[in-house]
Amino acid sequence: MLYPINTKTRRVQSLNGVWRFKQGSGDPQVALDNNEVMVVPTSFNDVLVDKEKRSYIGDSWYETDCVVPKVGDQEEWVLRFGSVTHHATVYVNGILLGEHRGGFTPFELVVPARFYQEESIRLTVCVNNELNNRTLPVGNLMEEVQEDGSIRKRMLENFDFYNYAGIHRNVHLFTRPKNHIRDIVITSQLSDDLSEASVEVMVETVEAVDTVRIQIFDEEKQEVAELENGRVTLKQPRLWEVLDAYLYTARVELWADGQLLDTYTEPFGIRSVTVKDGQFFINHKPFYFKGFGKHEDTYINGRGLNEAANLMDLNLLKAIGANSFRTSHYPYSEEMMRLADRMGIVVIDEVPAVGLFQQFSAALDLMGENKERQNTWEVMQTKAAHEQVIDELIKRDKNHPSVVMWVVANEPASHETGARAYFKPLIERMRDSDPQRRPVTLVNIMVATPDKDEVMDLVDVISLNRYYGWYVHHGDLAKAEQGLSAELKQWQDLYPDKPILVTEYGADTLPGLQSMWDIPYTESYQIDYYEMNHRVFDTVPNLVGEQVWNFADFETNVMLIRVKGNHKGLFSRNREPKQVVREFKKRWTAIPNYHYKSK
Ligand code: GCB
Repeated sequence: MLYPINTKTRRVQSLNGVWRFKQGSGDPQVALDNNEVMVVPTSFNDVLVDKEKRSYIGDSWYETDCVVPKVGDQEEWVLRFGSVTHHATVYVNGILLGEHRGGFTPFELVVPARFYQEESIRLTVCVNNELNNRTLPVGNLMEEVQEDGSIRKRMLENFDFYNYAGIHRNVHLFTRPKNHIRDIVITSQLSDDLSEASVEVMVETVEAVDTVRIQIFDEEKQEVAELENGRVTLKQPRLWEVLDAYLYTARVELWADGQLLDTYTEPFGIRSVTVKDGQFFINHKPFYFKGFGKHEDTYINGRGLNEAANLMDLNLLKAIGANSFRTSHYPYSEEMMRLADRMGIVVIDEVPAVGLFQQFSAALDLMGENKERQNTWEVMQTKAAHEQVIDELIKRDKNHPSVVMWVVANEPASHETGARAYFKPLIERMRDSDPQRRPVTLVNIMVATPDKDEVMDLVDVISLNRYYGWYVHHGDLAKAEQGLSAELKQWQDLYPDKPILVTEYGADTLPGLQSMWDIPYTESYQIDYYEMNHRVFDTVPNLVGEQVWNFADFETNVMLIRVKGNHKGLFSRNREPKQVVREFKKRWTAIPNYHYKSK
C-alpha cells in the first residue's frame, strides 16, 4: 500500500488534531457533543487520566468535522488511517463507509462522490480494543458483574505489554485520480561482484493506460535511468549499506491521450539479503545483528505515533554501536520504517502474532507441566487473522531496504501438537508473497527446546528468546551459563546450516540499585548477566546476532512480577541510560557489522 505523499496529481491533507470523544455505546447518526475530546494520533489510555477510562474495554467513539474540497470528476478523495487499534468502523455523516480489523496496519476508504458537494462532513470512527482467540494479538476477554448489576468488560492480555488503544497513527484525507497507481513493487538483483544491479519496477494500475513511465533518480535528484518494460541494469550502483543508507527514487507516471494521469515517487535501496551455510548475508557479506527488540511505547502517547521518540531511539541505537531492531511485537509505524531506511538501520519486521500460547503468562509459570493447558492449537482460531496480517504487512513494507527478514510469530506454543500444521502454510505464504523473498523466521520460546519444538526446520533463521539467568536459574549466573551454552550447542548441532539469532535476552533492572553480589534487579546484576551471555554467544559459530530485550523499559499490565512495567530496558522509559549501556557501547563498537563470525 502506497504511503500518502503529495505529488503533481495527489494532494494530502492531515486530519490529525483534537477530535470529539466518548467511551461506551454510541450512535453514529447523532453527533457527539464536545464534552470530552481526544488527540489524534495517540493512545487514549494515559491521556484520559481517569482510572476506569484508562483501562476501558469496548467501543470508543471519535468524531471530527472536515471539509472535502471539490475535485475534478476523474479524481477521488480517500480517507487513510495509519493504524487504528484494534478494530475500526468508519462512518461519514452517520453512513457506514467501511471497517478494518487489526491494530497495526494502514487502511484506506474511498469517500463517495456525493459527499464532495457538502459544506462539511462528519467523520465518526468507532474504535474497539477487545482481543480474543480469533484476533492478533490474542487476548482473554472477560465480563465482570459490577455491584450495580452492570457488566464491565476486562481484558487480560495474553502477552507482556499494555493493551494501548486508539487512533494510533496519522489520519489523512487525500486525492488521487480514479485511474491511479495502485501499487509499486521494486526488486533488484545484485551481481556477485556488486558491480551491477538489475532493477525491476512493477506498477499496478486501476485500468490500463497508454504509457507507464518509470525513471530512477539518485539522491542528488539526477536521473540515473529510464526503465524499459519495467527493467534496467544499473552499473556501479551505490548500495544501501548498514548505517550508510543510500536511497534511489523511482518516479512513476501514468499517461493517457498525452495527459499525465497520476504520478508517485517511491524511495528504494539496492541491497541483497541471503541466508546460507549458517550465515546471514547483506550485500554478500556475513552480517552480525547488534540491537534490540523494542516497543512503540512512550510516556503520554502510549503506543501512539511519536516521531520525536522514534528519532531519538534510532539515534540512541546508533550511539550505543547497534545496527538493528525487531518490530516486536507488531508492525511499527510507516514513519518509523521510512526513518530506518533513511538511517541505514536494519529491521526485522514482525506481524502482531503474539499470545499464541494458551494462557501465556509473562511469569513463565508455563514452564510447569500443566497438561490442561496444552491445547493451544485447538483453542486458537487465529488462522484468518494471521493470513490477513501477513498479507497486509508485506503489502505495506515490501519495498523497504531496511527490512531484511519477516517474523511469522513471537513465542507461539511451537512445542504443542498442531503447531506444525498451523505454521507450515503461513510460513510458505510469507515467503511466497514477498517479491524480494526475504528470509522468514519464527521467534522461539524457551519451553520449545530443540527436542520439543515442531517448527524451526521450516524457517530460515533460528530466532531464540532466552532468559538463562532470569526466568531460568534466576540469580545463578554460573548455572545459567551452563544451561545457555548447552542449549545453543544443541541448536547449532541440530541445524548446522541455519543461522541462530538471539532475539531476546534480558534482566529487569531498576536504575540506582547496586549490590556486591548476584542480586537480580540491580544494575550490577544486569552488567554481569549480559557479560555471561556474551561470553557464550561468542563461542557459537552460527550465532549471527544479539538483540537485547528491551531497548527501553515499557508499560505492561499489572502483574506480580512487573514493577510499574517491564524494566528490562537498557534505557529507562524516558530514554535515560542504565549503567550497562557503557558496557554495551564498548562491546558493540568493537564488533564490526560484517565478518564478525565468518567461518
Ligand atoms: C518474552 C516476550 C516479551 C516479554 C519478555 C519478558 O519472551 O517475547 O514480550 O516482554 O519475554 O520480559 O518477559
